[in-house]
Amino acid sequence: MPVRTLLFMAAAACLLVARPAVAASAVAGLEPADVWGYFADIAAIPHPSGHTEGIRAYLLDFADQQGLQSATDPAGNVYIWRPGSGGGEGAAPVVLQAHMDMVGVANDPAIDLTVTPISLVVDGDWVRADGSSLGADNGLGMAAILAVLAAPLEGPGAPPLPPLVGLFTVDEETSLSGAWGVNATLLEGASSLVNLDSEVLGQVIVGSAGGFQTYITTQAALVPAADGLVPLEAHVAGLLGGHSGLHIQDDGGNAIKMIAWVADQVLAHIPGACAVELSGGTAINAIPSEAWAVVAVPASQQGAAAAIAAQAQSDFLLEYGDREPDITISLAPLAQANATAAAHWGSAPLCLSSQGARALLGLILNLPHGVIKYSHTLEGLPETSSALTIVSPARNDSGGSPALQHTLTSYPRSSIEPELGRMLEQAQYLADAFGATLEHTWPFNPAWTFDPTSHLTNLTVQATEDVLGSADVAAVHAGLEVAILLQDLPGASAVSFGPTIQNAHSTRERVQVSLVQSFYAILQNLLATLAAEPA
Ligand SMILES: *[C@@H]1O[C@H](CO)[C@@H](O)[C@H](O)[C@H]1NC(C)=O
Ligand SMILES: *[C@@H]1O[C@H](CO)[C@@H](O)[C@H](O)[C@H]1NC(C)=O
Ligand SMILES: *[C@@H]1O[C@H](CO)[C@@H](O)[C@H](O)[C@H]1NC(C)=O
Ligand SMILES: CC(=O)N[C@H]1CO[C@H](CO)[C@@H](O)[C@@H]1O
Ligand SMILES: [Zn+2]
Repeated sequence: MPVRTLLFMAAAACLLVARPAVAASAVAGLEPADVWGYFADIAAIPHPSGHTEGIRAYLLDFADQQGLQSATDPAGNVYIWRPGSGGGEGAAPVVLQAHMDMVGVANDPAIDLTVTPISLVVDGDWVRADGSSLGADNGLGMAAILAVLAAPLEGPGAPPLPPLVGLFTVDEETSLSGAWGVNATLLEGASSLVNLDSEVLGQVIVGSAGGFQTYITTQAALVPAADGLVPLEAHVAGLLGGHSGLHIQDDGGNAIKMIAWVADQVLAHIPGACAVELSGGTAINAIPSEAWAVVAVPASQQGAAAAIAAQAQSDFLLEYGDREPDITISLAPLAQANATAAAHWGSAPLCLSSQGARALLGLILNLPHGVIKYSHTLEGLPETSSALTIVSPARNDSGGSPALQHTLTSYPRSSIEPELGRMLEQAQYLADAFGATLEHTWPFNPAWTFDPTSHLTNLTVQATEDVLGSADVAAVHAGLEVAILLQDLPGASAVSFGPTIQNAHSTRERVQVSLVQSFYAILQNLLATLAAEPA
């Protein structure tokens, strides 16, 4: 007998119904009371990423109190099984999933959210936290699952529900180690995955992008600078940046591309000028909003260099200024505080060889950045993109003579996995053409590819329309846990939806109270429909 049958048969003998301690909470009186009650419980237990022991114990205790079978795995995920009820006993099992961890940020850096509970505040039609992130992402998803799992199994109050696995994953906000560590055996037999980690009520999410990272390293010989050169630091700042997937379709500026252009123009127009180093970007998944270049020009040409920077600023404002009016490109004498550049601009100043500089600038100007293709099936969805996110210099004299290497980090994404293979090949050709080396992550993080024939999508759209009057089908140009979990659920379909949450991952995070009720109604509608479907 498959494991899952055994687990779903482990009927709840104990009908003890544990009620959440909602009465004492700020959210007392909000509807649905059970969902808010469980959310208040969750908020009272610190659970930032990497600190999920308390919330895991709470979930396991919940299962015990409800008389439901539960399990954990070495990754720290929690599984809770509930048999079907209200006529849904024989329906195909459904996985209801949310992540247990939250991004814990506080206004006062002295507040340690690994030990401090979230203090809930009701503010009109919104619930927020007092001075910290709220954890509605994904605490409300968890709370809704608990409310469903706690429904009576028998008697007149037993709702129509298919057999359910509540799956609570760890560390979605950091490494996705929970999703990667799920034990597929424990989900065997489930044909639907309903993820509750979306943030716009009315949207039915049906896809996500896969991705990987490339690291192209180019070595430039450092050669003695000609006499009389003055080192100058160009600085691009004031760009909006943003998430390398979610914001790539905004077509905003890329500070690394801009600084490379400034350096290129200095080398092209100022005889005797040389490049010293480039740097910029902060995170592999952030569009760079700031970058620097150190160039050296003859003392008499400092005004010409300043004019090139000023021209670049006005050209980029012409191109991007409607959206990004704060772009600035400044040029100033190299500050001696800048250790890496200053180190090779000491008493014996060194420049990048002109061939090395051309390879570096050629790579930056040719590496793709932006949307490469939009989806033909989901209008407006970037299907394939790449973001150039970091350029970082490092001195490397191991070849026997002074050299400076620059590593260029890119983050290609696609919701069509074969396109990722082509992006990797493109990066390899580009590296080869410029005499650079390529390293990369692989295999890629999987994509969740939109299935236009999905019955589960139809049912979820209908359940949403029944409650809200309309529904949007959308996909996300970033990685989601669902894509990873689907690898453990061969043949299964997935959807994701959630209540309306704003400013997640920040101290301004808030959730719209009136829509939590609609969110829960959509979930109940969908599950009632799935309970009535033949297995
Ligand atoms: C997955 O779960 C099954 C059933 O409980 C168990 O036998 C197996 O050892 C687990 N696998 C891992 C890798 O934990
Ligand atoms: C330094 O450069 C050499 C090639 O000259 C390369 O093999 C080595 O990996 C580089 N070191 C680092 C730390 O990147
Ligand atoms: C989904 O719904 C549309 C119309 O709403 C229908 O044409 C289509 O056949 C349905 N597909 C499935 C797989 O149920
Ligand atoms: C690349 C870099 O670190 N640039 C720094 C150079 O020095 C100035 C002034 O100290 C800083 O503002 C830059 O951030
Ligand atoms: Zn989330």
